[in-house]
Amino acid sequence: KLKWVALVATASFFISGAMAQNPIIRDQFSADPTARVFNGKVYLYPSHDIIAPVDKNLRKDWFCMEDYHVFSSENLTDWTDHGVIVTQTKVPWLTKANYDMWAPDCVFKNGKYYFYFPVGGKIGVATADKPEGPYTVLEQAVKGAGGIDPCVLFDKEGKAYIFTAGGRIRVAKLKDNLIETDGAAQVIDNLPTKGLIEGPFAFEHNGKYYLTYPHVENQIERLEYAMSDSPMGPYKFTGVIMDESKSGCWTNHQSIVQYKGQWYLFYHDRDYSPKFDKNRSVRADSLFFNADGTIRKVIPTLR
Ligand code: FUB
Repeated sequence: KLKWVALVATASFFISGAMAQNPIIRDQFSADPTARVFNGKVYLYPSHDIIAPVDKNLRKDWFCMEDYHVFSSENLTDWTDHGVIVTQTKVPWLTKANYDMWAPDCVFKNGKYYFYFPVGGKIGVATADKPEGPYTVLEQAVKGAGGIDPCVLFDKEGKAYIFTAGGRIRVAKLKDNLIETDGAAQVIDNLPTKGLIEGPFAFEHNGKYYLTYPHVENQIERLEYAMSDSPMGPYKFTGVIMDESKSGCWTNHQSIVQYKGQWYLFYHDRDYSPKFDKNRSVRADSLFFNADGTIRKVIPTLR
């Protein structure tokens, strides 16, 4: 009888696990999710963690990423995987397979989708007519921008800015072609100078600009944000969006999007890889603003 009880308990755990909200991508590792709303759907552009191939002489204890998938959903529960949109072997200017295709972004302008991805210390761009592709990688990386984790923001007048990271967070105006900076990148001041190394995501809401970023003080990143009246700052630290993960996942990485009237935070943890935090999984949770425009802290939904 005891065996039967254990069997039923195990089965119901997996059934409820299968119905769980988080993680939202369940058949592969995924991280650094940038969610964008295009044509009435949410499109998710994460990075794609894999286990380092044994024959490539790569670090076993580090991030390993060779391509990007795009996913879409109309209800944030059922996600369609549109497959690989960009892979390191098809980047014309990349001289070597680095397996470092980190956090990407995608935006829409003048009938084209621009997919930005960091690899080999540069920011590549691929364009497509549809958000799910097919994408063509441009012959050149973005001129004037380097580093990792690009995020492109349009201001209220439609001017584009590119945020990147690499030690500090930087921002530069983009020319109308979206593939060259318009002036030099500037370091964003007034933010912590230690432990703020990656993952900027900026957006506009009710006339204010929000710059969100992971910040690590004690080994694990927590998600914070700063606000400004202008995309290039000055920004003022405003608060914490999500505390450090209790799972011990060192990184976190966020995007914030409004869909069908509700705001959401997309982020990641190591749900399917409890012993190795470089194989991560994307999650999503509702996010709420206070009346004064500040963001209420998001508590992760676990199952
Ligand atoms: O995924 C690799 C790196 O880890 C990203 O670029 C960072 O934001 C962090 O999540």
